[in-house]
Amino acid sequence: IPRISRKRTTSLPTPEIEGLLARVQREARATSTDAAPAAWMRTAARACHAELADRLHESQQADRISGAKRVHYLSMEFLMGRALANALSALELEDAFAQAAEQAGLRAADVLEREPDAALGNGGLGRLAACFLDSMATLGVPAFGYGLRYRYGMFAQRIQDGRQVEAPDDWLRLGDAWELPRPELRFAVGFGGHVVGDGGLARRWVPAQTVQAQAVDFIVPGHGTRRVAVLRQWQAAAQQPIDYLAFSRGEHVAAAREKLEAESLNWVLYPDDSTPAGRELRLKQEFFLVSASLQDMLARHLEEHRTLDNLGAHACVHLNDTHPALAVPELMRLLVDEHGLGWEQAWAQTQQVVSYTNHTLMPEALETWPVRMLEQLLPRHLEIVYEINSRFLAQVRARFPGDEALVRRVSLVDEQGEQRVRMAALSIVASHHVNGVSALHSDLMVQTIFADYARIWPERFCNVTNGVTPRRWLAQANPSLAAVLDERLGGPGWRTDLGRLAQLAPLAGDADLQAAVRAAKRANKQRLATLVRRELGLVIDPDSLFDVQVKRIHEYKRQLLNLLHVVARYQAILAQPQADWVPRTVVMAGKAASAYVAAKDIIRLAHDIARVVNSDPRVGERLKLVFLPNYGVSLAETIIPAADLSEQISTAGTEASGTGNMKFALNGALTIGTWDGANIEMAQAVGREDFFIFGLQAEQVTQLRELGYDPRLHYEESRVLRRVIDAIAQGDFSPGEPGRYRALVDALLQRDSYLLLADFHSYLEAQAAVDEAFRDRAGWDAKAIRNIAGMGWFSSDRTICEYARTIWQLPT
Ligand code: DL6
Repeated sequence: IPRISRKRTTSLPTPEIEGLLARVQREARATSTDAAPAAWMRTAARACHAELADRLHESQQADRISGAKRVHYLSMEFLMGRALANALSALELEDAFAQAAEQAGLRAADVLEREPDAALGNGGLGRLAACFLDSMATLGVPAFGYGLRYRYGMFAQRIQDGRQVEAPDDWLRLGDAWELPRPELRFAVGFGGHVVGDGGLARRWVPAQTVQAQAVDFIVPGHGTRRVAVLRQWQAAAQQPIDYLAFSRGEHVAAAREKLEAESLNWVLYPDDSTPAGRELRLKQEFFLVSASLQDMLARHLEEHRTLDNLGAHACVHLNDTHPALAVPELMRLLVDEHGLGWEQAWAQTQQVVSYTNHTLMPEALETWPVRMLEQLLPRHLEIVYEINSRFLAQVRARFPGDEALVRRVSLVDEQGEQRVRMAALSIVASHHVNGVSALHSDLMVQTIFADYARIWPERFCNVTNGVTPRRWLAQANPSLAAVLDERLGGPGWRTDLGRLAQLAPLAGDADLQAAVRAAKRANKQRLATLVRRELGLVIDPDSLFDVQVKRIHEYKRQLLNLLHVVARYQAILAQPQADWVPRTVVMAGKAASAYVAAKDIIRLAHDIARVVNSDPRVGERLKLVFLPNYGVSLAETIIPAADLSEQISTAGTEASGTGNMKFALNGALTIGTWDGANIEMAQAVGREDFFIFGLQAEQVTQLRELGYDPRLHYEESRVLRRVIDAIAQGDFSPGEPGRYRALVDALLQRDSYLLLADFHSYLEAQAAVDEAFRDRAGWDAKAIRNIAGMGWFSSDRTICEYARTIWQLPT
């Protein structure tokens, strides 16, 4: 675990800070009272940004002078959340800011809350990228994140009559004080057209359409250092902003067609890809990202080194899943066609540069693109993919003569049905390292989806378990607990040396520490209760057990299993109202992809159950179910510190790692979870006796599926389960439309693809063990402290150190 010295790093002299704050006050006074916090937020952001821009200049200058090897982290998603609190913390201006706000009659928290979330990602993969940027800046790893500057974030989720309704997320509505436009960094990105050449390997692509990529930088501050990282986001612009002739003819809309078409690349993340037009836009986005980023990287390298012969010694290109996999043919095209390298030399450089992280084993999530679409949109790249494939398959045939089945399986082109290019195969063939994101996931990756490639290149595959940044997910999200840690761990050093948390383990039985940790939790629960009351008008008891599942809604994550437990508990309370119930508040939040019908049904069911349970006077305070709309980074920062229990209940073998699981435990929640993803390593670090593990393990899941799984047997054998399922099926929670959940129940009884019924009883037993443990408050607090103490290893600083050493091979 890296150790970083903490010395004061802000160079802003005090008068300057005061000047800035005075300006903030002036601007705020000039606006209406309502707008004052927003005006403060923007001005404070501009002030921090000015300082960060200086640091960016310093960091980049230092890297240029030292000829540093740089990491280029290509990702379609960066889920950054808010920036101001993080910047104030990195600049060590939190206290000065809070005092100044107070003097102006404002609460710092109200000002910070005015900042919209930069929600440029779907979930775990994008938030991991954001944590990595924070750690790279903090560790001083020379790094660029490369992404797209989406005009609208991941949609805003509204709930109407219990149903999810998507609305555009206008995250730039207040303007973005954090952006640093870089008009000097502009690259042309082509689409379509044809290829000309004389039959040799170097050819020339003549695109039919060209779009300009303009760089907009977002500066990511390091903590305890003046180093920063940069997230460079690309904005598309038309070559010709308006067609002047059309405009002169009075055809105003037609005159802006090219502009609109170019800008549509930046409208939203992940356009709904259920139509061919949506799929094509997604492919264009992916190519736009990689082409602009690689051109930028090569331009910088040439400026510093004058040759591309040593590219691999100075640059890493990391593919965050396969979404940026077109970087492989694009880098080859740039090196061979544009810069005149020979094929072998270009391929050697490409392989030295590229590495790839896989984030999912779900076969349906493995990206492929129709050859026909590539032919139309990226004809030269398709040729390059064919050339890479033919050389690769020749090697395979030489090593495994006669095994044509293997050749078909590993080929970059899937020939079954419509021909498609397999992006994971392309990424693996070009990468020097391929990693999974938890020990189990990396093992399963080489045993299942990538088994053939692992047979060919066993040394290429490795594991780097995910981590999260303790700055955002503990220091900023949970100031109450952070203060306890500062006191008990001898200062703020744990923020950049999270291994120090281990010092808490021997103190788990200390009554004073327990009381302090419990008081911090109570304050966070009260904060969440206030939010729930404000958002939903529902009163929840901060002394009840807060049982929380927040994440994207997906069948494999099994929010439905959670709901089955809520219904079972509801029925049990009605059957035995006098029993000694531990009061529970079950909190859920998460978005369903707009076209994912089953996930949307789960959201609706949660609302239907909540309505019935929360209004049933026979239940009272014993059980409440809360679904908080519009889950995102900022909401997570309020919910996670308030959790007593963290639900990590995916079917074993399906959750690649999880990072929410780490954030909860770091904030002192206990986990109820399956033996899946990083839950396993967390349970090992904390101690199994302080975890509530249940359910089938990954091999048992595989065996059960192979033997033939019949969910009905569980339904028939268990009275409890039957009553739960029957209640949902017969409309107890949707009396106005009794058949509303027929399809959902049929899917459970006929297929139950994620084995909810097989794990149901084990889950109920684990929930009973949770109740038992919660009755013993001192015992629970000791467990919470041991959970926090065990989380030191799950810092993204450790993760980045592993990438730097084993994958990127950065000099130490
Ligand atoms: O590695 C980050 C994160 C994991 O923690 C989650 O377990 C995993 O589900 C998520 N994967 C994705 C799928 N993306 N693709 N393709 O978001 O990655």
